[in-house]
Amino acid sequence: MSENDRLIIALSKGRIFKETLPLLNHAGIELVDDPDASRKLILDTNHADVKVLILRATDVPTYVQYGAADVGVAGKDVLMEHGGEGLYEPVDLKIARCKLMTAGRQGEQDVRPAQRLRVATKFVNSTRRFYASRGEQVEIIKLYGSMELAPLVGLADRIVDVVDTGNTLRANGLEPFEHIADISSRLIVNKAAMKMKHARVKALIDQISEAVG
Ligand code: PRT
Ligand code: MG
Repeated sequence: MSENDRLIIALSKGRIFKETLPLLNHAGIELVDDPDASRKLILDTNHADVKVLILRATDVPTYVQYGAADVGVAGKDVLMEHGGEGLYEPVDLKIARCKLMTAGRQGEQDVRPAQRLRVATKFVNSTRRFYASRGEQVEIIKLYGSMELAPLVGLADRIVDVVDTGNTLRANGLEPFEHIADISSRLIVNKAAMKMKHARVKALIDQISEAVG
């Protein structure tokens, strides 16, 4: 088997994984290993030459960009932060949908601090672009999780996070303010793999597009 016959697929555990499996199944790819039962990070499939890598969601575009994986599935929120260098984004899978939003303490949408607005987020680039597009200079505080805490303890005036039901915001006395982007997961493809493994990658794109409908 030559390198060019191999197909490496990068996925993250959690909601993307669950919703991607049926799409892969439609393309004739079935997992042999159960990722919940196994600690393996490289999973076998029913094809000897197709492997699945299990990564952190934010690392998926990086593996595909550098060609360590040929294709992957990543949220648009993650792709907007990554920038999309070295990647094609041929299919909107319409899974793991949510919205990227600003949020803050309930009723404080029009409350402005005397100094610059402080915004806590893990989406630093999208946040900078959003406020810049409105001509607003803000101070961005990078966090890695539990953003909802920041406005409650005075770390920030706003957060920028992905919101689905809004239950997490509400449970913490917060509410969504401005809509930044609609988010869904995308099939991404390494640019070199699209050329070098064209038949194989094209077949996968077509079958997955058909499954999405
Ligand atoms: O968890 P980890 O740190 O490993 O990474 P991750 O959080 O990026 O991964 P994961 O699996 O949680 O999310 C993967 C992708 O799913 C994200 O990149 C989004 O594109 C998408 N997605 C869809 C979501 C949500 N919906 C979502 N609700 N990602 C996160 N959430 C969070 C939300 O921020 C809130 O904290 O889930 C919580 C519940 O949301 P509510 O609004 O329903 O309460
Ligand atoms: Mg998570």
